[in-house]
Amino acid sequence: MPNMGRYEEVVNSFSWEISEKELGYRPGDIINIGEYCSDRNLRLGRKDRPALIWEGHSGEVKKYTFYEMSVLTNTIAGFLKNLGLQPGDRICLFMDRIPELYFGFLGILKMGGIAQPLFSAFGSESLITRLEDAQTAAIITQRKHLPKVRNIVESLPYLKHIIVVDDDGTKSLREKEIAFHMDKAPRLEKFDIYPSRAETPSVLHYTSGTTGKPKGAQHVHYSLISQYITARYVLDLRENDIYWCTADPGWVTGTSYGIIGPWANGNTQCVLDAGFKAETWYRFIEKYKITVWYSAPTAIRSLMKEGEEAVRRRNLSSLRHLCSVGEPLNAEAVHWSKNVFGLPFHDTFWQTETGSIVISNYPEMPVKAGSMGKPFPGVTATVVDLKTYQPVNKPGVVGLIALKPGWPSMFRTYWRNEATYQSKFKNGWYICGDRASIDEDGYYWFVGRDDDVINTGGHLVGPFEIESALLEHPAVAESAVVGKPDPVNMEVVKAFIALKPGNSPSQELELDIMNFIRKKLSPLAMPQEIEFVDSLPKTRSGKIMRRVLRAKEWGEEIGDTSTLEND
Ligand code: 6R9
Repeated sequence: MPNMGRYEEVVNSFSWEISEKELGYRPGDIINIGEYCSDRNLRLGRKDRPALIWEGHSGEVKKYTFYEMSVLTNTIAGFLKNLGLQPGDRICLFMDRIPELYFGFLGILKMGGIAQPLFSAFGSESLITRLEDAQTAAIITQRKHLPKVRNIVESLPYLKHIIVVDDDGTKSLREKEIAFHMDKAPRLEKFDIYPSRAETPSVLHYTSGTTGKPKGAQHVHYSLISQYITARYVLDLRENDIYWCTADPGWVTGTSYGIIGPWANGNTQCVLDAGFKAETWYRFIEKYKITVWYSAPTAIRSLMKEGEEAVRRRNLSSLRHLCSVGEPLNAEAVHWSKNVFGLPFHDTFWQTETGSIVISNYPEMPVKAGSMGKPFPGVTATVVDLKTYQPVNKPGVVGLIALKPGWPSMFRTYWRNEATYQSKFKNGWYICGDRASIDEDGYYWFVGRDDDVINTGGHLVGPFEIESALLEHPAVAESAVVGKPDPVNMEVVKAFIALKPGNSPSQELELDIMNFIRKKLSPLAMPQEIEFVDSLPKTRSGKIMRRVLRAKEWGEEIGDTSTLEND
């Protein structure tokens, strides 16, 4: 029997107190996510259960029990504290998906720090934007990523420590740099965990918007109440599950459901630190007997491309429940998974800002393939009119997804950007920035984003950040960046570029510009296509009209441009 029971019944009887009670939390108590995910499991008799089973890209395997995890997260917390880092300091995790990343996250929370996870694929420019804004005090990284940090260290006055987790003495460390070996460091059996309360900041996740720099969505320790119960009800995690979340903790899915939710439930998590390959993924599921699997549409579409044969070669009968997040999950993908795994993928919808799943398909509820499902019990959701922000209250009418603030894991502000945070609220609703409609049965159907943000393979990329970086290329006069349809990644980045006088379009220049962005920002932000143009469509006030270029790519009507022209 699924944990949640029948949706209609749970919706009527649910309150967040259920989650608080299960976690033994009473309002006003100390609540520390680091403690709940590790030490609490020892008190519940899970000491010898594997907490983390990790496999690296060359096949090496590491396993840690909850007991070892508790000691190692203490060890990291103690090390950070001894360096003089203070509660409230932002500590960045800039690593591949190695065990130090997962335990480092919990170690930071245990000593009261604010964890700031960033993708290790980020280049110096992506890094500096986010570290500058957060005024980050320390960064935990690996030798291989150290050059990117060294590039920018001079410009980061707040950065006091660069902690290298795999220094082997071959690279002489510079000022501010310090080596730390998780497995060799003196183990701390006991650590005085920081007595955080519900509203104490916990995690700072950067997310891209249409304009301006990426914004830091700031979360608090109380988010645990949402993350724990959604992992139990939506992912249906049960005591002996072996769980695999394919997301990187640089993305919120990799922290809310790749660290906090499952470990607060005491589950064994498997992590594969290797790129996507269907054969490797199926082998991984078979080898570790994964029971619950949380992935993303792009990965599922890539698996579909590889065909059924690859599935049939493996015994995947351990799988019990499948979920997906990040982009619209096509009906076709749901039918395919039902056919080849005997289980449909359950679509879930949420955001960095919501901190946990807010709309979803549940184990006991019939899946309407292609729909995102229904609001999580305890979350009040609706679709509001695009202009008046009043609930549309009519099946099939497209509007904006809106949520009533108040669920525990909602972000509390954008870091040092309260004005933008406030601008997300209309008529008392938090506006997600996505368009959808609700059908007569209450199921939500995703339509598209309401802004210019590009969703490539489930990752949000801000056009503004790419356009700004493009301008730093010596040949680029101006540019506009939009999403272009892609069969696997849903969208990929396309750049329209007007060149400076004296430069002419060529394939070499195109490649040079692509690489320039890949190194500066990240492989995800790299344009997959560049179109050289003489000039870009603009509003009268000189704003580039990305909407016009985007519509062209998608073969859509350009729509009303008059307002834009008079802008
Ligand atoms: C968790 C996460 C949030 C944006 C969101 C929407 C898109 C997420 C979706 C989905 C269609 C789904 N999105 N889940 N679109 N169907 N099931 O993805 O956080 O990186 O902040 O992205 O992703 O556009 O607003 P984040």
